Amino acid sequence: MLNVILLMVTFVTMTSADLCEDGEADHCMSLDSPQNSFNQEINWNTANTIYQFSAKDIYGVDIPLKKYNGSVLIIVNVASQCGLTDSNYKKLVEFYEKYGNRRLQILAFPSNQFWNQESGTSDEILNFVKRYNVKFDIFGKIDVNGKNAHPLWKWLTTQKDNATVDITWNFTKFIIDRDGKFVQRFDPSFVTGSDLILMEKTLKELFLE
Ligand SMILES: *[C@@H]1O[C@H](CO)[C@@H](O)[C@H](O)[C@H]1NC(C)=O
Ligand SMILES: *[C@@H]1O[C@H](CO)[C@@H](O)[C@H](O)[C@H]1NC(C)=O
Ligand SMILES: CC(=O)N[C@H]1CO[C@H](CO)[C@@H](O)[C@@H]1O
Repeated sequence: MLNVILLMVTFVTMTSADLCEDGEADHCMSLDSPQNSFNQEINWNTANTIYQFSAKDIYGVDIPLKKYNGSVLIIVNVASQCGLTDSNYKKLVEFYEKYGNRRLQILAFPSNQFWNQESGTSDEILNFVKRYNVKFDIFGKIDVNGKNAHPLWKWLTTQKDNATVDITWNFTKFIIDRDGKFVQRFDPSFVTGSDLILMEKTLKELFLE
């Protein structure tokens, strides 16, 4: 009996040692050098840039965000049935038309966490944004707050204050520079739309650099 156990232990040890010798298997990297292996579900908080993340687009295709390398980004949580919807979509479309040829990209993430204001299916969301002639990228519906939040959003919401500050409402905007680093966060301003004015000021600075 003891022999059998010893044999099994030896076998398991040898197997993992063997597998690790090539140094390429994923499990080796994570055993030997956890700091070198990024998995957004586990250690999202160690990311240096948004390029380390991936997210599903509205068609369900997994998009590695490094495809946005070199562009200035606005990442925003959107909702179809909110008091802010109209002004924000119009402004985002305007920004995209104005700065798109200078490599502004907009990543819109529908979220249903605020009073069920984005309850539609992917098709309904796509159909809805047609009225604004949206040409920027729409992602799949996600949570932005809490333990089920998308890892990208877990990371984004810690960037301003080095601690999680929950998204307060629909249309919170994050500006990312051409190196994938966080620049600024704009929480929506319900009365004046001042967040949009301040955001354009920041965008201009980034494009004039
Ligand atoms: C982004 O692009 C730059 C320049 O082309 C390159 O040096 C860098 O490695 C890229 N970053 C990522 C995360 O792919
Ligand atoms: C951010 O918070 C972590 C953990 O609380 C701390 O170790 C780190 O030094 C902080 N970084 C900055 C830039 O304040
Ligand atoms: C309720 C609604 O349709 N949208 C809301 C988005 O957030 C603000 C803040 O609560 C509301 O005032 C908007 O009306």
